[in-house]
Amino acid sequence: PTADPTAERVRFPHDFGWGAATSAYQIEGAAKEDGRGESVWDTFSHTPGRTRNGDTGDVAADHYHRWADDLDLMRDLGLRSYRFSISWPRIQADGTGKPNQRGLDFYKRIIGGLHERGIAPMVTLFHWDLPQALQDDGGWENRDTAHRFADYADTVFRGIGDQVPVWLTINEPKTVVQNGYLWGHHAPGRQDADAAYLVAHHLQLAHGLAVRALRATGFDTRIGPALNLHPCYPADDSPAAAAAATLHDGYENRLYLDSILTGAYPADVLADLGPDSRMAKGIRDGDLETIASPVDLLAVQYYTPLYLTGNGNTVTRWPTSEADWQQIYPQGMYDILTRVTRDYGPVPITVTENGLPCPDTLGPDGTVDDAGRIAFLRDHLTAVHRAIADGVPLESYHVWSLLDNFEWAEGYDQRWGLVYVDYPTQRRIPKRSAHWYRQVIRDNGL
Ligand code: GBH
Repeated sequence: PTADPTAERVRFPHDFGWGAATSAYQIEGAAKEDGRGESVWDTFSHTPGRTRNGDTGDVAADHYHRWADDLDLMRDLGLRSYRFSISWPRIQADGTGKPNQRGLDFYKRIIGGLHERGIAPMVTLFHWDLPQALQDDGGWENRDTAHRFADYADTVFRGIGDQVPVWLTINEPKTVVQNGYLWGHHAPGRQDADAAYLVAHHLQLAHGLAVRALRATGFDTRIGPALNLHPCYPADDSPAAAAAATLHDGYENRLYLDSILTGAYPADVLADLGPDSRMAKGIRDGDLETIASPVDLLAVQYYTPLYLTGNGNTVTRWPTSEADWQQIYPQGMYDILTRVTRDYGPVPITVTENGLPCPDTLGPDGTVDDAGRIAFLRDHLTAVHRAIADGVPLESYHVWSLLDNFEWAEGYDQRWGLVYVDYPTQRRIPKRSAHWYRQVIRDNGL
């Protein structure tokens, strides 16, 4: 069929950063190589009952050995930006001390290889793989971990800081708080609300200290936080639902956004936690100034909206993906992007994750048909485009994920990649969505 020439094309800004994202523990494998120490996710995934099928990241997508082919794959896709993370225990096996050169060299090769292929690296310092040795010392409940993180950040910056145009500090502090400490589905598997919000404060502090560490190097490179934001809507017209949605928004979004961008924790959340909470007692003079150290950009990750009833429960309003927590609602992308710009001013934004798992199996003809992913990405990119048109200073967008990978507690059952990974052979097969995305990038739009 010929395209309707009168149909409006969705064109993105010149130089838009079309990208894809991954994280270290989810793709690298090589868990014991070149001096890498253990992380909390090695411990957690090797604990019986913690992950689906007992899956671990020991081998994952074997990216540690296949990185050069994977970079070629990115070039063939036409990516302009690639977001990945550094494994802290590859740099400091037990979370402190002088850097492991073999670990730094691995990331140097990737960064150099990206530049050679015309792809901008965007690097996250921490995507949940805390060195186990630091967990043994209390992990994020221990304020000292924030200072250990700042030392690690400083070490990485002094090694490769100027080769990376955009640094991201901590991936989704909220997920560590909620899944790691509130519900226990993620490492370290705790269920302790009082601990969880102290952890939130220490993660925010760690973020601010890392921003300061980068500034201290004098490098002309940018840095920001990576927050997963959930638009929170009342499930009905009742005042109780409206109030529940507002408080929930405090815990899901403002706790992180306000502290970094306005230098204060939201009063409603602090009041809800109470003056005797471990968090309230853990905030020291000067902490909020550190947390609010000016950032250059804000990385937003959007997957799903939340709907709150009057008694504070969440309900499902829209069809879900293969992940039962994910309701497919593209308008939520528009709502959260425009809201951030409205409430926090024109800070540059990058979308660092957006995507879904699809039941995309390898067909007999050797292709993978993930039509559902194409529809999802098309609809969400249309929402992104509307947000840009309405004034959101959005510079890049990254699909989660480049490759099928270790989906944390869900193991390898959920496939989130643009590229299929045949785990027994580690063969990479671009899915239909990958071919589609390559064309979107070529056309600079939909
Ligand atoms: C992101 O988390 C992560 O940054 C990335 O590593 C991950 O692979 C990707 O999204 C896809 O999930 O216990 O019911 O909350 C998104 C936030 C937090 C959503 C953990 C799923 C587990 C189910 N995720 N949550 S639940």
